[in-house]
Amino acid sequence: MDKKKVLLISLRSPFLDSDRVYPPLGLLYLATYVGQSGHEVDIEDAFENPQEQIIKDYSDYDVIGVSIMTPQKEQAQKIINQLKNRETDKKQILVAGGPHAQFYTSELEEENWDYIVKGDGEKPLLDIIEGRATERIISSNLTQEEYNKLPVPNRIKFWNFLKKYTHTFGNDKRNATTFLSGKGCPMGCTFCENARTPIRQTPIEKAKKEFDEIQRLGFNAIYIIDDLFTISIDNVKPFAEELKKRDIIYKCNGHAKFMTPEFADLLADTGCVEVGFGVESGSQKILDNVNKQTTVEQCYEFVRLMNEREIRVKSFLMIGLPGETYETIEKTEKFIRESGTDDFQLTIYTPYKGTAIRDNLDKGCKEIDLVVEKEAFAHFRTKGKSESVVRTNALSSEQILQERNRIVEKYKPASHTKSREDPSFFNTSLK
Ligand code: B12
Repeated sequence: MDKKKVLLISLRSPFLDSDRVYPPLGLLYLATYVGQSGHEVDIEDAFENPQEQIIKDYSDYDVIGVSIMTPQKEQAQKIINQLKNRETDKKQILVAGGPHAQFYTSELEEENWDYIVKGDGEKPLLDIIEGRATERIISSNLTQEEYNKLPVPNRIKFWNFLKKYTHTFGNDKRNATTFLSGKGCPMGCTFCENARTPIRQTPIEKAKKEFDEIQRLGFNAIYIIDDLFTISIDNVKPFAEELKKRDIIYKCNGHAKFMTPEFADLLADTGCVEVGFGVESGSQKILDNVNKQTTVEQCYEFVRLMNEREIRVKSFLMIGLPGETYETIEKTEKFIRESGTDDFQLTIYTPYKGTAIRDNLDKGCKEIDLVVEKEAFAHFRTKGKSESVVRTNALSSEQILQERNRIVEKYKPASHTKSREDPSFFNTSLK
């Protein structure tokens, strides 16, 4: 089998305060998997400076894959147009992947992509590279067994790319990176694209190898970015204990439905310094409207359990969900005022395709009290700004935006006011 030269492109997010905080783990997984079969893989930013318009000379590569989130679709179009219009000696294969490919497939079909990959990209990408792919659109979902067999993501090999991403947290401002304890989510929230997707958990033995590399690279703080981590105490225990043994502090995402005092003790005892959780709304009516399967009381209790143990809490809240009124927004504001949350992020619901709400609205469902006025972009922006693309029977999109800005102005949460620290020099033990 010919060894191919493969380029994986990461797109920039100039609408964020800094897009150099969390590394694109999806590309790291793909590069490690494809590299294992002997192909020469590079990961690069298409644009070193997000304002740049012209991509570099990539004529050397046989296959170019681009990872796309919906707010990055224009950048992806720029790339595909330039690559398709360039003269090269060989036929380059151009592949689109990532969440945008999964949910906005028909838009990408209109463009010049040779392949569009939906879901887990590891096997389809290798099939494309090695000439086995037969369809233009390929879907893939790894089983737990296949997920177990994936190689440990090789942060050291791709360090030149990954080292652009770092942040710090903890009282002693530790160098931090991200880690994935699993994929998928069993919950059925109707605003989320990732709802009811199969769960695959990272085996602890593989996690240990990842932690070895992460520590070798000089990190001693980890943000566990997936939605799954704190759903089951039995699953969390081995990870949490391993992190404690290594003196790695961590942040993770939590869920009010599954939090108990025992669970909170485990987090506190093993070095968890911050938990983010999706409260969504302080109104039970709204939580029921979006099938959150959580009560407002459970959310207050969650914050209380964390406060008691001095774990910082960041609440993720949204307004502009189906059925929103001034009264329901007041309940969300009450939560901000009274729950004791240390920080919050207040965004306006952005109905991406692939969410049950958006898909049902597109099918003409009249029972959902929401109107999408224009196509979705990003739900939070640089310098705490936002926009509203939705309205409800009670509130116009302008009123939703005004309410969102009023609350952010009034409570000035760290998430919307402090700009990200961007350490320009990063000490690593790896030379
Ligand atoms: C962590 C995370 C973030 C982090 C880090 C993002 C990053 N640098 O990777 C932060 C906080 C920065 C973030 C920001 C945003 N995010 Co986000 N994020 C996630 C989250 C929770 C996990 C992503 C992840 O790492 N998964 C694990 C890796 C291994 O999987 P993966 O990235 O999906 O990659 C696999 C496949 O997608 C595929 N693949 C990916 N790229 C490619 C490329 C090719 C060529 C191929 C073949 C395959 C392929 O193969 C990969 C390996 O299996 C997901 C939800 C979820 N559970 O997936 C949302 C999610 C991706 N985010 C989402 C959104 C909306 C945003 C924001 C727009 C929010 C905002 N500001 O308004 C921003 C946009 C940032 C941007 N870059 O444009 C949406 C995307 C929706 C969409 N249609 O694009 C998701 C799906 C959440 C949701 N349920 O709605 N996000």
